[in-house]
Amino acid sequence: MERISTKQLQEQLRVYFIMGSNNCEKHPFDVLTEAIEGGITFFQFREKGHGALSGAEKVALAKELQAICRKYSIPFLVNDDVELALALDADGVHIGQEDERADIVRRKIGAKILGVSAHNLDEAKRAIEQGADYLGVGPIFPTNTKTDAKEAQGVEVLRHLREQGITIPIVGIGGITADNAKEVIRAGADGVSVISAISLANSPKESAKQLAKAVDDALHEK
Ligand code: TZP
Ligand code: MG
Repeated sequence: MERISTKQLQEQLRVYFIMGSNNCEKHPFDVLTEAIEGGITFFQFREKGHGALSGAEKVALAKELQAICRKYSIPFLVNDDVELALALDADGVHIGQEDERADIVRRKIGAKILGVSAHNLDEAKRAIEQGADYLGVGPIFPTNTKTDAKEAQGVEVLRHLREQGITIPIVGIGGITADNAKEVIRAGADGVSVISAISLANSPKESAKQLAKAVDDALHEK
């Protein structure tokens, strides 16, 4: 297997949905199915925080969600848990700055997709040197979903990273909705990653559709 190309990853990262069971009011299987019907292009299983499943229950939910992704050819990534990603033969892993070092994770996962959260230029450069395929940058806007999130940085951080020569795919994260997604793309991101805008929407399908439209419209302006 070869590493994914930048171009293919840019395409796939347009509407990146992240979710775990505690982000949903409906069954996660239904939320993800609707999100896919609405047009998400990438998925991360992020089972963490208050009330998160663990052990066999976590594995069972991951398998269920992976199966839907496979059916619709949506990449399925696992947050933090490299061993789970390998056990399920997931498409990749996303790690934060407090997790295992990116170069160690890269060695463990071979050519699978590696996403790394970065908050500034130094973290972005290090992640790239250590083998990241894409960066998750944020929080861009205030968020209620991640209780230990840093302060919102606005879209300027994206513009700054691009101006400083960071060229690998980037997704913005944190407080992104269909109303502010265009700003994120215009500032230099290839896509938007969202949790609550889809997971808590009355209609995850409609919300995903609106996000996809906003992102695609903004990409076409480029
Ligand atoms: N990392 C930075 S902000 C955030 C994560 C995981 C939470 C994003 O959730 P939401 O609901 O899209 O603001
Ligand atoms: Mg993490």
